[in-house]
Amino acid sequence: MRYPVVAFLISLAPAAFAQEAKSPQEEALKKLAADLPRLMKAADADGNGTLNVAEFRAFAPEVVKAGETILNALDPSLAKKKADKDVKKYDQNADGKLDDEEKKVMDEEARLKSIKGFDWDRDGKLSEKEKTAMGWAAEGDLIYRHRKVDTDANGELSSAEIEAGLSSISGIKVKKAKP
Ligand SMILES: [Ca+2]
Ligand SMILES: [Ca+2]
Ligand SMILES: [Ca+2]
Repeated sequence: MRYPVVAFLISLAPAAFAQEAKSPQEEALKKLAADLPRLMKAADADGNGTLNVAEFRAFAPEVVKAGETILNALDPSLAKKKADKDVKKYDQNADGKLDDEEKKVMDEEARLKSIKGFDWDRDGKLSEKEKTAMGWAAEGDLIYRHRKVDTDANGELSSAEIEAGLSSISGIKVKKAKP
């Protein structure tokens, strides 16, 4: 058993309480797991039932997107919290919302952040060489993430491996419940 203490405590609690104690992240992962057959089928281009690196490239962002949708439906306050944070940071004239000019500043900052580390001459754009380097890094990252989930290292992700690695693929982190 992975969490013997937690399992013991839950066994002591009435069923209704255990239900309530579930975090939205936990609940979202459960719903996402139920949606996996559909997501896997959509990404499994060669139809062999498992995902190679190329198939995982299409699959991973879809899982992240589906996870976000489920999580936001379960707890709309999460999306609101993020939006509030953006307003707080970029609302120059303090009118409580972001106008087009302020949104532009926010988007530009996000763009520069996304190419940070590859914009070697720091001109705010990616040259062909810089773009190629960023592409290789992204490819390396993808292979690394695929390998991490591929626990039997056969180069293919089974549905069991994906389910076990769902938190890392989706980016939905479950905070351990405090007893
Ligand atoms: Ca496949
Ligand atoms: Ca550059
Ligand atoms: Ca495998």
